[in-house]
Amino acid sequence: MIWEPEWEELPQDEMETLQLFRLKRLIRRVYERVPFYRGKMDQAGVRPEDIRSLNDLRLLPFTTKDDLRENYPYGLFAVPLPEVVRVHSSSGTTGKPTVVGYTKGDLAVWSSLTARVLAAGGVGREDVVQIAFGYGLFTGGFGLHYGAEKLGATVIPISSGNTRRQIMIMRDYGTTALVCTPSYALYLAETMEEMGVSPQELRLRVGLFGAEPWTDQMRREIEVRLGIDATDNYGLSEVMGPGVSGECIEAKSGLHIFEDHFIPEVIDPVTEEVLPHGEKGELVLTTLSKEALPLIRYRTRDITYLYREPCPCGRTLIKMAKPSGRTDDMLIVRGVNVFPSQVEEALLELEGTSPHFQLVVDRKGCLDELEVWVEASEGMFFDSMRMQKELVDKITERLSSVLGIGVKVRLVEPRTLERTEGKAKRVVDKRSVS
Ligand code: DLL
Repeated sequence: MIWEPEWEELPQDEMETLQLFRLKRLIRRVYERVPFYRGKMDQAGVRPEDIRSLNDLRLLPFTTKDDLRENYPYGLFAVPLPEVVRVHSSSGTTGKPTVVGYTKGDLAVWSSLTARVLAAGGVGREDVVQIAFGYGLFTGGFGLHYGAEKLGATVIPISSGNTRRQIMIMRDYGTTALVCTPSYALYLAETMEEMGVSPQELRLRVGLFGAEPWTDQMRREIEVRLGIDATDNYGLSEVMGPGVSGECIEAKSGLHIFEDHFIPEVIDPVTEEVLPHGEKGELVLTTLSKEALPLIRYRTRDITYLYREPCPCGRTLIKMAKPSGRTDDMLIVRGVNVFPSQVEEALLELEGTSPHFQLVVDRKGCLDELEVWVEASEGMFFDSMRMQKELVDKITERLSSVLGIGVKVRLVEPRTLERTEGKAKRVVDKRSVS
């Protein structure tokens, strides 16, 4: 189902007209109201009236996470605090957190956009939606909650954690749609198996997963183990939270970006040059309708590419490829770029391993060493030493060829790597600690 066909099916030329109108309005607004943006535009020698076409967006300076941090907590807000009715915050695992604000109008738009995401992923008013994202400062729980209510679905706001209870509730309340991170979905599948609950005992039909990168291989694994159709959805707290883009269940290939509210660009993260569609780089987003915290050319650090293609679902919206990682997730090991998603993809193609893994980088002397910890599957772990050694050799060979550097593989017992109820931690970089 398409939740807002009048926007999601808008012909491209009409969409561009709308975007330009909103962009001009946005730039005038931030120039008048946010000293930070006025300062940056003055410095770059750009005035609001210089924005005459969508291409003129390129004249404007980028905004970064550091800009948000330096203006912590409310410095970039474009409305007085009494107009802000909600705040959320990013986790702040690295440095100061960033605070985001929403006016009543922002919340209304946000729920429409998460309703679009849910509808695209196959959810309707007859569904029972279990939201296993954290509720709180994290945007996942509340963001998708209001969208699901707007759709008219029955919402179970269970939040994250207490995995066995999640499964009991899923079974007893007749959950048909699961909303959480893909790694938590896998953890739920594993716990179900432990509890002897089979997917046939559940009414689960679809899963909408996001908030962290996951590969198509991982999608297939989750779909088989939970007996569902799984779609991806993307967002980030600074820009809004979930509701920036989402996959449709018809195609399950690429995430439709809600272009009436966001202008996407992809840039080369080093030269900052805007790249043509189809080329991979860093996603940059401009918010077109946000009132409390508008962002101009926000550098997301997420790696993807943009493309337009006719989609069987009927949406005309541009698509972004499944984000493959973050520029700051990328490990540089002996000069070679390594992404956790490459490891995930390779492991899921090999038999005898599970999709639970961690990359551990350390520096021995002056040489970086990459160790990949991989959980053996149950069956494999109890096999003979010889079989295990063969598996380690096979993984080592595959990873070394995929990554282009030598790696050391450590096979660990099933269920020993830490499970997460939120975002999985794929990388332990011991080099930065020393
Ligand atoms: O994770 C918002 C969200 C909640 C999105 C629930 C989808 C569902 P943050 O905690 O600010 O917000 O983290 C944002 O998570 O910049 C990406 O690096 C990553 N991310 C989010 N969705 C995806 C996805 C929420 N579908 C950061 N694929 C983003 C890959 C994702 N990475």
